Amino acid sequence: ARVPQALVMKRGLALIGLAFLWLLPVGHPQQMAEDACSLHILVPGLKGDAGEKGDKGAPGRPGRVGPTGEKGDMGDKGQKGSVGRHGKIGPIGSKGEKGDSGDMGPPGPNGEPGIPCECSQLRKAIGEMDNQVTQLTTELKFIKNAVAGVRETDSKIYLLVKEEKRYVDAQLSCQGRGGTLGMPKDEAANGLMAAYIAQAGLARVFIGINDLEREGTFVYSDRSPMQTFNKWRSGEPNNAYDEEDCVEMVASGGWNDVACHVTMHFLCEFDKEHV
Ligand SMILES: [Ca+2]
Ligand SMILES: [Ca+2]
Repeated sequence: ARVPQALVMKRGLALIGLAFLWLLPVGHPQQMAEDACSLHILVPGLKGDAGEKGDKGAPGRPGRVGPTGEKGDMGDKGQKGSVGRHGKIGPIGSKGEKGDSGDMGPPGPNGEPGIPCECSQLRKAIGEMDNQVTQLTTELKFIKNAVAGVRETDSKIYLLVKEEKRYVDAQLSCQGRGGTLGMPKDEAANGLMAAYIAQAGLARVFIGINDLEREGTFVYSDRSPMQTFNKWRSGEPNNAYDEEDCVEMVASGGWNDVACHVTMHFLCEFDKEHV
């Protein structure tokens, strides 16, 4: 390499300056130190004092991952966790058995008033049916009596009614059937009626004779006057207690005036022409 001539000259001058330094007397230490420092690059000096501690360096790079460690001992059991969320709804179960009946509840409120029915026609019909039932019942009794046995002559039919009635009601009952209370107007009729009563086992029955209109003047229930024929028992009619205006026939066929308000069986008679 080619060394520039100026640099060579500088080196030459430096070496000359160094030679002079050796020759200079000691007494200018300060000037010597400066000069010595400028010569350090060429000649190693004494080891200096330790420098101050430097600043902390930057962190180094992470090291490599170490090998897997051995399994450690089991730790203590942890605390119980909090309640988890509700799970999904499960499928519907089978139907259970029927439970016992509960106690009876309080009575409910009253219902609204009903619509008034127009029952007058119905009530009238029911009333008429009631009357028909009553009439049929009466007629049935009459038929039962008839089946039990009537007595008849060429012109009349006699019927013993085994219902206890007052004289007036007995007469009405016979009239309701188209007849009247029995009127014995001769020996034959009186005998037949007496036999009928006796065979029925009765002691006495009302017959169609009274003195209701005029005391002591007896007439038949058809208002026909008493003729010579009579069957008054001994001592009768006596109008006992001043109240005997009706007449009964006893089983022997005799007559006796009695009070009209007493009740007993009775004997009806019917004209065959009107039956
Ligand atoms: Ca009398
Ligand atoms: Ca009497």
